[in-house]
Amino acid sequence: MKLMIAIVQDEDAGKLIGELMDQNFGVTKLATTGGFLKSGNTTLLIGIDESRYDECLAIIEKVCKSRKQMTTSPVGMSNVSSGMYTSYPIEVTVGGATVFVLSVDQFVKF
Ligand code: 2BA
Repeated sequence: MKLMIAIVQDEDAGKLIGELMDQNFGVTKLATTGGFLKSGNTTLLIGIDESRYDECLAIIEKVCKSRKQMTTSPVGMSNVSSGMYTSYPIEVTVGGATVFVLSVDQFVKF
């Protein structure tokens, strides 16, 4: 058995969960925050039989879109005496999905 940890954008989460549930995958949704953008994203825990690994990954790839997002980046102190920081806008491409796949030693339900 495998555990997929999929970090996706909030915009794609509802549709992705719907499609996974339609195909009888078990899904747990966590509300998470990206460390870089410090904005909300969604992490899904998906426990799957190894025989369905490709099927699950294909659904994630199909549903999750990459998007460009603007953020600001500090470039350091521009005026040390006044302690002022300057930042400039940067564009980052977020997602489709960041997926970690772990082998599961044991899976128990009580
Ligand atoms: P965030 O950390 O908010 O990152 C959002 C996007 O910002 C990233 O998209 C990437 O394009 C950009 N980015 C991240 N760190 C950067 C940096 N140091 N300099 C310049 N640009 C940077 P994705 O790579 O698609 O990541 C989307 C979200 O997936 C991340 O949100 C984070 O929540 C998660 N993630 C990505 N890689 C991860 C990793 N190795 N471990 C844990 N979580 C990860």
